[in-house]
Amino acid sequence: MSNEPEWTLPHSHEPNPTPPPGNADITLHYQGGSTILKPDSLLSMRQQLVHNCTILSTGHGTSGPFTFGGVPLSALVENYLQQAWSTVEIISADGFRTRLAGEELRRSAERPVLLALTKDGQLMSREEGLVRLVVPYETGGALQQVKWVSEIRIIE
Ligand SMILES: Nc1nc2c(c(=O)[nH]1)N[C@H]1C(S)=C(S)[C@@H](COP(=O)(O)O)O[C@H]1N2
Ligand SMILES: [Mo]
Repeated sequence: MSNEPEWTLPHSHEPNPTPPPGNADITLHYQGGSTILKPDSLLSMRQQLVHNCTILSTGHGTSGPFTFGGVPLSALVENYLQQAWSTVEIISADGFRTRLAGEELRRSAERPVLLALTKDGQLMSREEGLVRLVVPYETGGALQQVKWVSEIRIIE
């Protein structure tokens, strides 16, 4: 098995424009247990806006700047897990994925990584991701802007 996980691949990914089947529920796995997060329950948590987000999609053009709104990923994780955790994996229903270090999330408090539900003040459509990971400082060809988030795995 390779030590280089697939989420560090250079940009060779054709973005999938078509939402996968299924609903927008997210399964959160933590501490050997799991819970289902529905978009409505994410919307009932404290929302934060991050302005001036650009989707730097090398090869398929840049879009934005957008204002995304949603739940900071670090706040969501800490809601379920009090003890230290090292890494979180974000996986979509079409098999796209990325991972982020806890340390990285805690550092980016000004422009936090979001589980975004709104774009420019409107709820996102399923085509736009519906629940979409937004990593405001990412410059790797939008490889961390995971649309259709369906699973979050916390690694301790
Ligand atoms: N679930 C999922 N998210 C994804 C992708 C994908 O294929 N599946 N492609 C990524 C890539 S490579 C790009 S460039 C952007 C494109 O975002 P857009 O469709 O909003 O322009 O989505 C990112 N997020
Ligand atoms: Mo991309």
